[in-house]
Amino acid sequence: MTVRNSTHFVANQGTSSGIGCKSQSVLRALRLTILFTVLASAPCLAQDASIAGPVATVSMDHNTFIPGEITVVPGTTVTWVNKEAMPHIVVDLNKGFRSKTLAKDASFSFTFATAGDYDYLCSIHPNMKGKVIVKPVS
Ligand SMILES: [Cu+2]
Repeated sequence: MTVRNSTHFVANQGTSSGIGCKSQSVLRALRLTILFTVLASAPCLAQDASIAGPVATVSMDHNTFIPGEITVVPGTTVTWVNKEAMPHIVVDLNKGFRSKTLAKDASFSFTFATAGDYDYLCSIHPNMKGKVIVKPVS
């Protein structure tokens, strides 16, 4: 009995201010739409940034990065592979990434989330230089 009375009271309040009630429900619907949009797009963004993003490979051979310069889109994972017996260490000049000493067939990967130019070298052979250009598709 008490529950039914209180329900009735709330309903009466709603009808007494009809316009206010309507705009409130529109607001609520908008809020829900925004929430669903955020929820729906979040997993996609996470996938693009890491797992399902594009990939590129740079080889190390004859004390050279091959190709010496690559252009990729943001979110690309670049993998450096050492193809020769000479050890190499991939080091970003701006300290964004750094590999361990890479023996023959060892590899190192880094995902470039942010657009920009990334100059790097081999810290064992400073003349061995490379560049990754991260550029959104225009
Ligand atoms: Cu080297």
